[in-house]
Amino acid sequence: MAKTVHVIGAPMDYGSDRRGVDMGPSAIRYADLAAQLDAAGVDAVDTGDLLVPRAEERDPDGANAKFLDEIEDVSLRLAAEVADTLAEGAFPLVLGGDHAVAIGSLAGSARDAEIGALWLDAHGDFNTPATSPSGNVHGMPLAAALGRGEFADTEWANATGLREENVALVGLRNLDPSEREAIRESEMTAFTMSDIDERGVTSVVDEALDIVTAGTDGVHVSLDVDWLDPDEAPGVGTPVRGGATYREAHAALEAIAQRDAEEEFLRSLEVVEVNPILDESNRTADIAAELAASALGKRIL
Ligand code: B3U
Ligand code: MN
Ligand code: MN
Repeated sequence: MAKTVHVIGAPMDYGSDRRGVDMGPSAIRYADLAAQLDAAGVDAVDTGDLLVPRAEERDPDGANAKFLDEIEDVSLRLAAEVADTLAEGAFPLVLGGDHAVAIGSLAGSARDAEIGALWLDAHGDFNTPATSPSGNVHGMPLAAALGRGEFADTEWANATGLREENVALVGLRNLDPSEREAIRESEMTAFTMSDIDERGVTSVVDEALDIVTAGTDGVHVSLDVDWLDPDEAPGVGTPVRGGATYREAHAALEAIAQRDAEEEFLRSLEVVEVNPILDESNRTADIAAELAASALGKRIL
């Protein structure tokens, strides 16, 4: 039976310094996400966007974690939407928004299940308010979901059914010093771009999938489009050279879909950090829509 996919727009722009990522959901839809999902053979229902007050109307407050109250509000609503979607038997596809939306996606996906998380990103997103050099919460969602540092008592941000052992990061190439230490000391598994260079992306993703599926009920895949090389995906706030190529990215998401066809672990997916203001002719949104379809089973032949 075809999967029913609920597209959930989360136009949140509180987590980074460069405005524009709130237009990500529109740009991904404009890139004909609907046709891409159709080609993937899923039944897609667009549930629209969560209501997110404009950042300009709000006070960022704490320098260590900017807009945290606003992020709490959106995260609680997004988590409820994701959990309700799953309870209905549908599949949540969240469109960001900055990567802080993952706090809500993970909390919702992990509400009634033990889950693993596959994190495709140039960055570790494992800063805490104390270690963050920027105070930008899009650099903190994994730490928040796992209850690290100041997030230990932040119930709204903690993904109850997610354990570090079931988190795999793939494609890292930009870490802050204390974030790097925290990742090394954690129970998470991190694969850098060097691992992809040495072993090939499908081998790395396959091992990552072993980790995120081990003993879990399902997997959340979080795709930050800055995982790709900025030549492929220039529309991002914090580009880092040396990322995944167009083909590597498709190969990775196709590998996920291929294994999911047999093992049925894929529980939720998000595509985040598309910034149309910084993009060239919507190409980053085009890739985001294509990659979502690849993850959901679109095939060339
Ligand atoms: N690690 C840096 C930069 C960063 C993290 N995530 C993105 N950029 N997109 C920080 O601000 O935490
Ligand atoms: Mn990220
Ligand atoms: Mn990133």
